[in-house]
Amino acid sequence: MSSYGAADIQVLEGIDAVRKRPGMYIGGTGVDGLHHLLWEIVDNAADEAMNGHASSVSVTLHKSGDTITVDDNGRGIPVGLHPKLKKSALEVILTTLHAGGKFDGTNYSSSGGLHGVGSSAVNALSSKLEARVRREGQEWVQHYRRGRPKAPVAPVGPARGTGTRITFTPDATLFEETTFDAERIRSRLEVKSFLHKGVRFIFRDQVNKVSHELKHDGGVVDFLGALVTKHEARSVLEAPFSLEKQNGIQIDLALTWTDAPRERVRSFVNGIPTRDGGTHEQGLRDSLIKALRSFIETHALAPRGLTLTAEDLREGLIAVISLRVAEPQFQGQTKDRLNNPDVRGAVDSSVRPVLEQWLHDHRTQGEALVERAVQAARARIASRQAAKKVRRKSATSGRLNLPGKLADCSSRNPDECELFIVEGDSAGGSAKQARDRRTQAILPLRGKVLNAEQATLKRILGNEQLSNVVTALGCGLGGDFREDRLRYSRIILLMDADSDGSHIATLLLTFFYRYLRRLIEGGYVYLALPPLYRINVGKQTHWALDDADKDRILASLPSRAKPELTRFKGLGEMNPKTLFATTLDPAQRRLLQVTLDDPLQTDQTVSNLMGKDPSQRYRFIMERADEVGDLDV
Ligand code: 0RA
Repeated sequence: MSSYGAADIQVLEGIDAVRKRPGMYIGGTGVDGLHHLLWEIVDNAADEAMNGHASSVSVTLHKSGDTITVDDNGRGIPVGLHPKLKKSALEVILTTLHAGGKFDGTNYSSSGGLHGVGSSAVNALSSKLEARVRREGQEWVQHYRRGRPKAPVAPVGPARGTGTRITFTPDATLFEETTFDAERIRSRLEVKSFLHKGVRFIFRDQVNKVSHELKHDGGVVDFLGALVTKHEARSVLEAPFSLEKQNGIQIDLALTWTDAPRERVRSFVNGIPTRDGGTHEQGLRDSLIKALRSFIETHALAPRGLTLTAEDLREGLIAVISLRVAEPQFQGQTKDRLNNPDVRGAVDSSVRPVLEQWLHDHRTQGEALVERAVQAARARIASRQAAKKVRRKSATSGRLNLPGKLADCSSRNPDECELFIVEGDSAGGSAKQARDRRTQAILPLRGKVLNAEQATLKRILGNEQLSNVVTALGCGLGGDFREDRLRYSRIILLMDADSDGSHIATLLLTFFYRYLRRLIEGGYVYLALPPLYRINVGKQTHWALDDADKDRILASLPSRAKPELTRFKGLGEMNPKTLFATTLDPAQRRLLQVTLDDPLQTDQTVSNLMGKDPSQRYRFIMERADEVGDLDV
């Protein structure tokens, strides 16, 4: 029997430290922190697979929604006694913070970053955890409560094969929420299956009674293909450029250029996403620019009278880069940026010569890339000239050169002024008659509003509808944005409650999101909620926003009431008095303020949904509408 010694005290202190400040170890105790527990365990299993010892990792979300099992068919965590600590290696790994060092002659260390906290932190933050190991023809088990073992590791009987199985339930007294999000797990495992090529990831979701098997033998090349498809972009290259390098630093890279007006780089370090980039992304960008410039120089492809900037050369780039770094340093609030200084040069010098060679070997495709960059440069110059013109116009006329369509308000005090952007001339006409002329301006939009997600700045400035909006607002656009020039304190989108209306509202919101984000962040943007029904009962009038609202109102009426129901086919059908009472009058109307809850998520959502499927766009606006809070102004 081993006695209770200094090492045990250290273990208990470690567990207490994690339980006292979970945020220090897993970032927080909200849903993100909760899922960090799972990523930690999954990453350990994936590492075992990454090192060639396991071929499959399975994650089971149990019916209760708060318990997870992670299973791998690796070597099994060693169970032999640790020579110094006189405890099973399994117990040491699961109870000692930052467990590292040698077990059975093999180094054990996990991947690092926020995730480097080790399984012991997960254990400390779990009300229950069970570890099962199959090794040497035996199965072994140990149970824990809040990180403390209930008994030493014990054999349970003979077993075939090898592997590790961890089942844990996060401690509900420490987390705000202990229900796992199945979709989040599925999509994270999907990304992992791209990054750990050939490894089979299985997700058994017993909450929704579905199973997913994820395996990609093509690795990051498959990942890139999926991204290009998702963004509905067309590739400029016939096949992606890819590279796998092992010397010094391990790099897995796939990239291509597309017709999309943006650049998208997805980067990972040790299988963990680095959303804010860092030195590895810088190294990648360095290498691309240098390789392209050298190719341009060697073949004398430089366009005359046009300078290609680094941004021009990268426009349309889509890349996936996955790195293994021995001791990653992560930076920033959410540890989403890689900070190791030496990585920049290492990536650059690994990628550049290979890409340069590739360009020389694939000269036609290289020339297509240069052509793509020339286009980007032309668009950039044209849009700058267009922006200058807008500025000049407003400067020379003293007042803004306001669009002819705008029925402006008479007040010049932005604090009390509102701009209604109205769909169609007929609704615009009613709104003009109905409004309070002193404080309410009306801008009718007709015809097509460009999809800002797919258009370049130049085309946006050339679109009459959008440029009318920008001129009316007075605040400029993109880099020239000036909040203090904004002529209204509320910008209210007034659209019909049908799919066309939703479509136009979505396009406008996308435009604001991409080019005038401050307007949304500043809380200036609202959706008006015009009623769909009028319900007259005797002398009383009720307004219903939608069918559900109508049913609710009808159900609340006394049974002998004889309601008279009018359904408005569109805003244009409403007489001005009605339009004012229901939609314009600050004392009676209802507005939804448009907000951004999670900028990253929104960025994804906007890109995902502003593709070419109109039904998707429709969903976007409906979902956003749910997310924004009711606001009675
Ligand atoms: C240290 C040594 C050995 C395996 C592992 C750790 C190991 C850790 C985890 C975590 C999840 N699954 C895992 N599978 C294995 C191997 C020692 C040996 O057999 O030589």
